[in-house]
Order: sequence, then C-alpha cells, then structure tokens
Amino acid sequence: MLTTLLFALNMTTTEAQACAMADAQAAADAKAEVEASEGNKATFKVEGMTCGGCSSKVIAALQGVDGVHAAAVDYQAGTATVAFDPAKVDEAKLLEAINTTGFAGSNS
Ligand SMILES: [Cu+2]
Repeated sequence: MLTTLLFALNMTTTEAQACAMADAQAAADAKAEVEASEGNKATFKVEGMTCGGCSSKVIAALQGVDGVHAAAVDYQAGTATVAFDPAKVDEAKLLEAINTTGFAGSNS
C-alpha cells in the first residue's frame, strides 16, 4: 500500500518520468555489463523498490558479498542480476544479502 502511494507520488511530474526512462536505460546498461562479467549469472526478483535509491541499496548489499563480481538492479522491472564466483557464494547467500535491505528477494 505504501509502495503504491510512493510510486504514484513519484510519477506526478514529467521530470520524474524522464528520470524513470534514464534509470531504465542505466539499468539495462548495467545488466549488460553483469552479463559480460566472469562467473555464474543469476537473476532474482526483488519486490518493493520504487526509485534509484532503492536499487542503490540492493546493489551495495550485493557488492558487499565476497565472491560477487558485479551486480545490476532495475527497480522498475523489480530484478537484480548478479555475476558471482560459485566457489565463494551461492544463490541462497545472494538472496540473503538482498533481504537484508528490507526488499523481498526471490528466485525468478
Ligand atoms: Cu527508493
């Protein structure tokens, strides 16, 4: 409910929409970089994100995990894509890191 309200407020100005488009492009670029990185790749669903601040929080949590090479988060699509070393970290640990941010991560 709060999430819906915040999203509605966020979309009340044209400036916010222009930013949303730029954010979507930045997220797509970051995702392409992750997919080009070394290691295993995994994409998770992340629920509840509403802005670039939210995605930054999730990216920081993932990058703080030992074995993570790169992480890209798209708050509009509600996804996190991670490149990681499977010898150091697994998908369960990555989900745990996402969940420490307060957003609900799950296998997509
Ligand atoms: Cu946010």
